[in-house]
Amino acid sequence: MNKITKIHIIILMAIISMSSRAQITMSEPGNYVEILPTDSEDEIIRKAASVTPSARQMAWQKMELTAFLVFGINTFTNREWGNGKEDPQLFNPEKLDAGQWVKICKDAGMKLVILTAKHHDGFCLWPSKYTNHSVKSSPWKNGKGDVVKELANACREHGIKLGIYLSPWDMNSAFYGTDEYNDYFVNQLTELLTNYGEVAEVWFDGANGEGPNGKKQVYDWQRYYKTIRRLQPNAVIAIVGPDVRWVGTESGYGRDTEWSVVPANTQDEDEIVARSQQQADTFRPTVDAMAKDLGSREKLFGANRLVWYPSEVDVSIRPGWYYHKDQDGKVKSVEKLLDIYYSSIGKNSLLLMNIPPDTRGLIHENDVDTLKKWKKVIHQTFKVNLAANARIKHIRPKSESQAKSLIDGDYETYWMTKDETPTFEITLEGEKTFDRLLLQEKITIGQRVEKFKFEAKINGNWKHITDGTTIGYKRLLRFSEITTDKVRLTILQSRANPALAEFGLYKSASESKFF
Ligand code: FUL
Repeated sequence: MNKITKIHIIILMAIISMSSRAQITMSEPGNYVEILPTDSEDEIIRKAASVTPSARQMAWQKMELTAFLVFGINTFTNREWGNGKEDPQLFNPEKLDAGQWVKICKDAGMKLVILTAKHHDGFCLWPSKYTNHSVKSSPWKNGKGDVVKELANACREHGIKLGIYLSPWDMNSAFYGTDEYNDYFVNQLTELLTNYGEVAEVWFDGANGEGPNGKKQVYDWQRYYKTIRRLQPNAVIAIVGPDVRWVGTESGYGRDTEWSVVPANTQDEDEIVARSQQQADTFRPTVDAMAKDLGSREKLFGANRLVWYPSEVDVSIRPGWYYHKDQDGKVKSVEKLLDIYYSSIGKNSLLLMNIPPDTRGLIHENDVDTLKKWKKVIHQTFKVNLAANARIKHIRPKSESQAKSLIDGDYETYWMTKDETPTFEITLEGEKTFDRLLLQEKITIGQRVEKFKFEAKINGNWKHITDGTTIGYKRLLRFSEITTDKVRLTILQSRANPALAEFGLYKSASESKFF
C-alpha cells in the first residue's frame, strides 16, 4: 500500500468515526432542539447530549452560590405574607446598611444577591412613580429612601451582582385583575431594570392569588420577558421564566439525578415562539418542577422538543422567608447548611440561600456567625485537591494526553474521551486520605453522563467506594475516609462521549476543628 492510499484510509476512518453517535464534537443545536417524528431513540439521545446552556445560563451556573434578601413590610408586621392593606408608616429600618448585607454575602462566597423589591403585598422598596404604596410613604429617611438603590450601589462597590424579585401577584394594586395591571407591572420592571445599573437575575415567583378586587390576573408573560431581554439582555429570568427552573422544593435538597436538559412542552400561546431559537427568545418550557423524574431517557422519548433548563435550589437560613424575632434561635446549624451545600451545589443545582434582614435593616448576628463558620468549613475542605499532582491513565483506549486538564483547577479545559464509557485510573502523588469526590462535566459540550462508579485500591484490591447517576456542572460525593494512592473512575453509561472538566479528591474539614 503506498503512502497516499494509507492517508486516504486514515481520513476515511476519521470521517466514519466522527459521524458515529459516540463522537459528537459539536454542540450545534444550542439550548433548544426539536425532536422530529422520524427521529429514532438513538437520534433523540444524540440530540439531548448536544443541547447546551446559553451564555447567560452558563454565567449564572458558574456562580454556584447566591443570596436571597427577603425583606419588606412583612418584616415589620412579623408575617410571611401580607394582604396589601399594610400601613407604609410601619416600614422604618432605622439602621439599614446594604453594605453590611453585601459584605456578609460576599464573605460567605455568594456571587449575587436578589432583593424582594416587591412581594405579594405590593409594597415597593423603591420609590416607584406608579404607586404610593412604597418607601416614599414611610418614615424611613423621611420618605426619601430607596432600598434598591442602596443595594445596587453596595453591590457595585463590593463587586457582586444584583438580582431583582418582583412579585407578579400584587394584593395592593387596584389594577390587579385587569389589563392595566400588565402595563403597571411592565412600568415597574422598566424602572427597576433601567435605573439601577446591571441586573443579572430577575426572579418571578409562582405564588399567585387574587387581588384587592377579588380578581385573578392574566399575566402577559411574553411582554414581561421581552422587556427584560431588551433592557437587561444578560439577565436570566428564573422560576416562572425561560432560563432557570425551580428545583421543586424549598427544603434545600435537590434530586440525586438532576438533568439540565428536559422536555420542553409548551403552553399554546408560546408555541410559535418555541419554533425559533430559545436562546434569543422568551419561550418558557412547561415543566412539572416537582416531578421526581424530569429528564430520563423515557421522558425524552415522549418529548417533541428539548431545552436546557437548569435547576435552582432556594432555601432560607431560618424557618421563615422573612425575619421573625422568635426565630433568632432557629437559624439552621452549620451541619445542616453543609448538608444542603452537598445536596444542591453538589447535585447539579445552583444554591439560592435566603438571609432575611431584620427590623433594624441588618442581617442578624446569629445568621452572620453561622454563615462565617459554614464558609470556613467549605473553604478549608475544598482548598487542596489531593489529586492535583496525580498521574491519570485512561484505560480504554489507553492514552495519557489531555489528562492534566481534569486536575488543573480550570473548568474551561476538559478531556473529551472517544468512547462513551471510559475508565480513568488515577495514581496519586503518594498515599492520601480523603472522603470527598468532585466531578464536573463541561456542559458547553453537553450533559452526558448517566451512571458512574468510583473505586479505590485498598490492600491490592479494587474496592467500590461510591457511585452516582448524573454529574452535570458539578457533582460532590461524600463517603467514609479512605487512605490510598490509587483510585479509579468508570463512566458506566453516557448519552455520548463525555467531556469531563474537573476531578477532585478532598478531605473534609470539620466545624469542631475551628470553633
Ligand atoms: C414563595 C413565596 O410565597 C414566599 O413568600 C417567598 O417569597 C419565597 C421565596 O417564594 O413562593
